[in-house]
Amino acid sequence: EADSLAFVPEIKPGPNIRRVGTTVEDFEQNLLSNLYFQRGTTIESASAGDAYHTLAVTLRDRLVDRYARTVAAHYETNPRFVYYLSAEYMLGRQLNQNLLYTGTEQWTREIAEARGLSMETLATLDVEPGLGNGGLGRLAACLLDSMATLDIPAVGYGIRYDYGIFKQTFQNGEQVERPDDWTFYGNPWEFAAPDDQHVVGFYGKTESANGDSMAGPRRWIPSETVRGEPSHMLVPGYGTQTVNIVRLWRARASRQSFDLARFGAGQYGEAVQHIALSESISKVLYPDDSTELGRELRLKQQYFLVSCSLRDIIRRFQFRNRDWDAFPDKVVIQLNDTHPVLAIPELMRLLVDEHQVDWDRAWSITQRTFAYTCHTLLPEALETWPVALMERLLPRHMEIIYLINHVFLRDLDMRHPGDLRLMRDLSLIQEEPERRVRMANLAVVGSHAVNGVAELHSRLLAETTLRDFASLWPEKFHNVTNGVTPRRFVRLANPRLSSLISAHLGGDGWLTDLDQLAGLEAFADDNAMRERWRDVKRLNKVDLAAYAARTTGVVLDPQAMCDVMIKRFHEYKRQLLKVLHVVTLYNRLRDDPAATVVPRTVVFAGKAAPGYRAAKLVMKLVNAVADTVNNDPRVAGALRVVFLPDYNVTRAELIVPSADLSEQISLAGKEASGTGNMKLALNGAVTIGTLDGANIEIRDRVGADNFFLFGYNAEQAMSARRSGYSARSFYDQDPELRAVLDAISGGVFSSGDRDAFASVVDSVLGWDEYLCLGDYRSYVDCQDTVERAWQDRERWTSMSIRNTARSGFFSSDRTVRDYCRGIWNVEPVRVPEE
Ligand code: 4GP
Repeated sequence: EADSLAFVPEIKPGPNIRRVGTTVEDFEQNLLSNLYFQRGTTIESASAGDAYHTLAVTLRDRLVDRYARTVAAHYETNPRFVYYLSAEYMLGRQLNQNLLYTGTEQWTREIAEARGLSMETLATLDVEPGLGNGGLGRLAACLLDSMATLDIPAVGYGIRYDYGIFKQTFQNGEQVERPDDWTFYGNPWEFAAPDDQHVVGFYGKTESANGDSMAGPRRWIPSETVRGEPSHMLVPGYGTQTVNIVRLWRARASRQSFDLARFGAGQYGEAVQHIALSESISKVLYPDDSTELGRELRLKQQYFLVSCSLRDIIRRFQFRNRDWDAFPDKVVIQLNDTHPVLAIPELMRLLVDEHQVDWDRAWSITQRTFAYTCHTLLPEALETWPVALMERLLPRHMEIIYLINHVFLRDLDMRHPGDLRLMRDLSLIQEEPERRVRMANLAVVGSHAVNGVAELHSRLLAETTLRDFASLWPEKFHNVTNGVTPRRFVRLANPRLSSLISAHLGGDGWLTDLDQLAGLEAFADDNAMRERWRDVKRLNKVDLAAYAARTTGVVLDPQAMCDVMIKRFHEYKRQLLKVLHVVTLYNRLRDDPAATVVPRTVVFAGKAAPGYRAAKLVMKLVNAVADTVNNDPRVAGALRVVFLPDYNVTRAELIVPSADLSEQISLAGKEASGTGNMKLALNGAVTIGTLDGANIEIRDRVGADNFFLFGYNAEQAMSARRSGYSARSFYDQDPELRAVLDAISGGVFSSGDRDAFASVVDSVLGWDEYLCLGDYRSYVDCQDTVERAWQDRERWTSMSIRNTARSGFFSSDRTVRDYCRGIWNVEPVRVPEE
């Protein structure tokens, strides 16, 4: 089968045909015409779905106009491009974003409301593409937004999973995962590009093409192939003409796969079996990897993404360039964590085997092209793959990895003769207990830059996780502190606060220059401002309360302090520590209903990996505690706990604006950065947190007076463990803690069932991997300080304003500028208006 039908640019430069006009009448005309021609219906008979779909494609049309000009400008200038490779993108809903970015919000409201359609109805029809799991997926989406906004030529590559991250519901307090068929009603935001398909090979054998050298060229004869079909979604910049794309690959079986004879014989399942198998590659995000087959499928996904994307990058390079040595001048490929690291041997294979570039030259091109971002410190989170599986699935890549390793270890031996320990630790292959390929090592060896995502993280990477590499190549190691897009997480999520900010700063220039928020500092102690600031929070909390009542039946008090812990469930993030605090408050109230406590609403949200039993049990405990607390009349009015199911970008946009207190309580040294902490601080929540990840940088900027700090720092946490940490001693010495754990194990939250949470309590009293008990006293005391601070309303509001005013640094625009300067070396390209 032909590899690709398309050898021409998607859009050729030349005069643009403007389809869309500039007035509200033009816009309305475009809507009516799309309704008629695209949906085949008229305004009289349109359904809400027709209206939504039509609005979406009409907005998309406006962006296409800019996209065409962007492509033309890029074609003309032939700039260096950033290609961002990521297994995950948490894009969030597109409708409100694209209304804002095309400046058609007001028009749409008028047109829709005149016809009795509310914007809220339209918004609920807009399905969030949940093509990611957590932090690194949302970071990818924030970086795409900022790259477009800063006019950086960029393409994001990913997989178009049929089923994104599961939908979370609860049964008896336990997480139940349901499939997320996000495109059930179609996805109006994307363009299919079937002409740009690539064929991807798997398995098979290799043979020499020219001599016997592994350094090639060699021929790989795959025994299985699948087609990768791209579609793209537009990624508009805010306040600029640039529209970039994110290109997502979907697996398709070859055209001969349908077995007509079997179908004719009534074997309907067997007839489509081959199609189903091929297409399973892009079926679900992170398929269960508890079986051999599941692991193989994940590795197939990784290679599928990489193979399609590299072929596409090369195709794009060749529009305007011929000389391979120019490749690193025109292409920088950013690897978002280790999932796309196979791109390194794949580029070597393409250059050496398919384009006859000799090995050394290809290696120099490859190293200069790639850069790698690491998002973790947990050694167990650094991916490795069994050599046996790699040899079977990707035989040529395994040869290439061996050869890269051979040359690398030879050079290493020259620099550090006879240092076997070093060789063993840095080798791309782990020998014991099973031979495995270390993807992080491959990433570091094959890239010119490696970065962590917050200052502490980058330092700890260089001192611990990647220590030997950092001493070998100190110049490769960088820090780029994460950021978040203020367009989505302030302007769209919190329109009330945005108006208030713009009113005080004399415009909305802060949306693209977030340091301008510093101008709010002048109003931090201003009574009128504080009054309005509190009004915004209160109204946001009313909205949240309405949502919580509708979806969970729990009634929240908008006057209460809104204390939020929203993030993936993971033991290191310590949702358990938060539960221990909630139970502490509950016990105090039960013992003395008149105890003066600050009324509090504790909001939890987050998903746990389906196979992560310990995290799921903590989640069940949260639900059990919520149930008990919310049904106990003795604490009514003082304490409420709600777990909002199915946390995603949309839900974050609802919760973040109403938060007063932001829980960032991971064990120091475990959270790479966190980005929820930034979203919350920007929206005026005050943080209670440890010295972990980006919390440190947040505290440095907002000031120690506007941040509630507790707990071990990273060094103390490590040395506590080294010096014989005993969780039980805290239990023995602290009666309040003892009462909390006894209540949990005694069945207070499980209708007397003492077994329900026994393993949670046993594990925390035993090893307590994340030092929950060691940090308990300091955390609870710090929460008491929070309550005293809350009682001084004016002072609290000033703290809240200062959190916003001083968080401008955490814009992902700054993050992208840091990447541009420190790693990518790319220049913006302005796209002309006409
Ligand atoms: C996350 C980190 O856990 C989080 O601290 C960081 O803010 C985020 O990446 C973006 O850099 N890591 C993941 C992961 O999402 O899957 O390792």
